[in-house]
Amino acid sequence: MSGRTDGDRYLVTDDEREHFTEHGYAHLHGVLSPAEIADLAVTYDRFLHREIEVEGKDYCDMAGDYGRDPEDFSIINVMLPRKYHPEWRGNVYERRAASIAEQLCGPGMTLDYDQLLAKQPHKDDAVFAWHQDMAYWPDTPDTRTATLWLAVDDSTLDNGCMRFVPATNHEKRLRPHEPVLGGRGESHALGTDLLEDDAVVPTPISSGDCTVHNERVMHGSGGNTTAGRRRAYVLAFRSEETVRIERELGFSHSHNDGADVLDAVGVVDESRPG
Ligand SMILES: O=C(O)CCC(=O)C(=O)O
Repeated sequence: MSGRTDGDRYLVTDDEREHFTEHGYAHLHGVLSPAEIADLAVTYDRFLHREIEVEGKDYCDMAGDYGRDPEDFSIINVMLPRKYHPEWRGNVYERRAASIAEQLCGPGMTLDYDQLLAKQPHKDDAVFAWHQDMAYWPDTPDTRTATLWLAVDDSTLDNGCMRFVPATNHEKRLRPHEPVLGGRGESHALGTDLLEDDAVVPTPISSGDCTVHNERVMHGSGGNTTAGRRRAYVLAFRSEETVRIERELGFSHSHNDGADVLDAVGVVDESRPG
């Protein structure tokens, strides 16, 4: 046992669990050691350098449209890396994150999707618009979610750390979201406006730490004004029932799923209740 980890298990404190329930997110220190991060970063960078092949729009820019030249990407987004690199399945991060999801959300949680989000140096436009994750997803009876966001690099105010609007997860309705650029066929990102009373909490975290958020809390992030990268590795856990329903609908979180699937599942329906 070292620090907060015991092999595959990471021990979540009562305070962290309470913060997650009340505010919709929490900061977890030391989920991975520097050596474990260094090991994952080797494969991570192979994805960024396109040494591991990724299909179509699953390699894209979250800050630009699908037509942007990869040389100019601001937020390199790799969807479903474990699909394209099966050797990653069951890695130490996946195992610890599964234990965290169970402690925060209860039994019956499973990995829904994984994702890499790397902000490139000196990219003021590497901005993640304000959003609630549920706006991207089909509605299901059991919406429990724990989305782990692992800092591969130190994540700072200047390189575009996560920012949350605490307790927005308790609002009765999802906020209205719209595509950030054109339509869903041109880019994937959805956004919603900040309201005057929204109190934003920037959440800088160290390499090896995670934030974890639920499906309803509003969050986003700013540009990267530094000379370094801001690499993050996301694992989203949802209930087994939800993942089964999503797959039956043809919804896999791949950007290649197509606009017809998104339309069919009613993603971005402003009338959806909370
Ligand atoms: O990486 C970011 O800046 C935003 C990620 C995010 O919104 C998410 O994982 O839900």
